[in-house]
Amino acid sequence: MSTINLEALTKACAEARGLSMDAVAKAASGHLGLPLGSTEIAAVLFGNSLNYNPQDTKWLNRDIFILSAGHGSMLLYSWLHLSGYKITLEDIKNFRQLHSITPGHPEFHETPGVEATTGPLGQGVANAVGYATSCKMAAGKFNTEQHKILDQKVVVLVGDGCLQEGISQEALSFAGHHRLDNLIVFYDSNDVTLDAMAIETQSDDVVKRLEALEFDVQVVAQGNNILDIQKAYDQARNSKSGKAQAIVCKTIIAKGIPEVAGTNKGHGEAGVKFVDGARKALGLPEEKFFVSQETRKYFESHQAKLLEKYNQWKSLYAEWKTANPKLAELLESASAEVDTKELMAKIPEFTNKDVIATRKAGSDVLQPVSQALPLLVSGSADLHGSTLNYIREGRDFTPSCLTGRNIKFGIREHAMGAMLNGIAYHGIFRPSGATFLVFADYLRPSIRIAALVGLPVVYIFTHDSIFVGEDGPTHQPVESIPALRLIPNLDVIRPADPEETAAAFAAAFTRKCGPTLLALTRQNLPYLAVDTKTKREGTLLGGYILVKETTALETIIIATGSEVQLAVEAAKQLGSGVRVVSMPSTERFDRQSAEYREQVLPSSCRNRLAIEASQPDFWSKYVGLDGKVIGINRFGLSAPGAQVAKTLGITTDAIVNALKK
Ligand SMILES: Cc1ncc(C[n+]2csc(CCOP(=O)(O)OP(=O)(O)O)c2C)c(N)n1
Repeated sequence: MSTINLEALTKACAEARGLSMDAVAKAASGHLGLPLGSTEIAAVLFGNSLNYNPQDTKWLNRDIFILSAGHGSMLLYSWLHLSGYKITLEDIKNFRQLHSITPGHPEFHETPGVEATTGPLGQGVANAVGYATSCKMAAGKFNTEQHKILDQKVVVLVGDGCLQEGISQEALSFAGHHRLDNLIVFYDSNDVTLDAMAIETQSDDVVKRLEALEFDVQVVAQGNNILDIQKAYDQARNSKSGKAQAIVCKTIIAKGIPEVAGTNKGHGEAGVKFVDGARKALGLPEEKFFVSQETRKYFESHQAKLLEKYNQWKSLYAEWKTANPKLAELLESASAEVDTKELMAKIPEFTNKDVIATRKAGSDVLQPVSQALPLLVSGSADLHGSTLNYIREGRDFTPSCLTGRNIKFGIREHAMGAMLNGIAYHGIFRPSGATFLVFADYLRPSIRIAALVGLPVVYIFTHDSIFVGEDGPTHQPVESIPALRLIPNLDVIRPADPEETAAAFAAAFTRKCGPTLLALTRQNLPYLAVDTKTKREGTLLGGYILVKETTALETIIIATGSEVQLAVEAAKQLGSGVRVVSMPSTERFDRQSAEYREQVLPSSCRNRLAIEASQPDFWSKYVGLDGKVIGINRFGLSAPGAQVAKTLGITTDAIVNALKK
């Protein structure tokens, strides 16, 4: 077992407990149970085992710790504080207050040392699996025989809640199958959830479950015993079994407040009224937010040891860089901005003007894009054959091919979403994932977090409307696109033809400040007879004049994706005063200058119609009170796509008739 200063860490545990109690008491809100019950796990990790450098929080070879049970955020804040991260005692005193760096649940951009935004239970587990996947891919790509520059572990602390959520099953199943032996899952098994004792809602044998998922599992019966935890951690870290690792720690929730410890009363803030007595029993002085000089000294010397390792790694990295300048350039370019138009220029124009589906156009576009962006990876939830987002030269990511660029997520959409977030948090690879648009709700919570955090994830969602046809209403999205547009900071792009698709991919894969969702058709669409530059550059602007009126402007028809062709045809029938605006992305359009938006949609023209094969309400924003919207206010039908569209009124005739009235 690695050496350990038991006395110092025991003292630090008491003080960390004190910080959590004082912070939750001061805020009069928060969760005390987990920070008190898991503090010995954190002591082993932050006080003895993880490799990190608080001065360089993005150190490439750091171990990554994720608190999946994000409600226990004070655990993280107190140990990050003790470990020398830039979280001051003042920050801890401001726990949960406006603009503090110690928010209610851990937030990625807010706090140094926080590796993932967690709180929605189960997300962090799948984020960790995403990180572990990304670390494997990075090790496969950048390590050489001579220089192993990447050799890190991903450690995640989960509670009963995380493991009850279905996403954990999906993610851990992926981890077991892909032999992510760089992953260590700590299960804070305290037999308590929020409302009640866990026994009221679960009787699964988690050990057997994890073993069945191909994990090596250890049980620490005394989960608050530092030495026992350390022993299990060492065994997991040094295991050569090639399997992902799990440590089940039988802990006592709210340990340190006897009045509530071990019961669901200990989960939240109910223990606050007993903290004075609890602090005394822990040997803490009256002074609140207390950290002793001994503990400070311990962590100073621990940091010095960690710094030695860090500096050794720096030398290794320098040697590697000299020996592998091309690889180093690639690695160091990972976070660089890529110019959208430059990337778009690398996508050849579609010379064959035949009708093709935008998913097929996407497939053709992805090839040059993935060549231009060698760190782009593309996954699918067992639908590569339908979503067509396979990188042809990219091979599959497997335990024996870590450089594979196609990730087979299996039929695990929710884990895919949170794993894409994990890969994006890691910051080396540019992740994208695919499924049918109608299944977007399977990963909506993860999309929401990607948008909240501002992660550059790309979703390639195909089969985007009732035009899916014969698979019927279960597979025909009607509310998906409007519902996705409600998520702040998510760009939704629904291109109308191959050139718009080219621009959509260029926009998506160069956006750095948030996720982008590409909605692509299953069915063929005509190649719109407008020059490529107009379509591509117009798509980057979100909306543009596709067909300009040739006489005084009388009417504007706004359409997206597969309905643009209907708008173009209707305009022909309606006469010379009709303008067609293709609006692949309302979010991008809304970010343009008022002048540009006025140019495309002049306020003087109120005779407007929007058409989209989706729930229609969203479009009133663009057509106004005098305008009309053609959409679908019900679920679809099981029949060939054209028949469904005709029955539901998504046709050229419907546009013409509506505007003639
Ligand atoms: C998806 C989701 N559902 C519900 C909650 C609300 N919630 C927060 S903590 C918690 C109980 C979690 O129990 P456990 O993981 O055992 O944590 P512990 O009681 O050990 O702190 C619940 C239901 C949440 N944060 N996320």
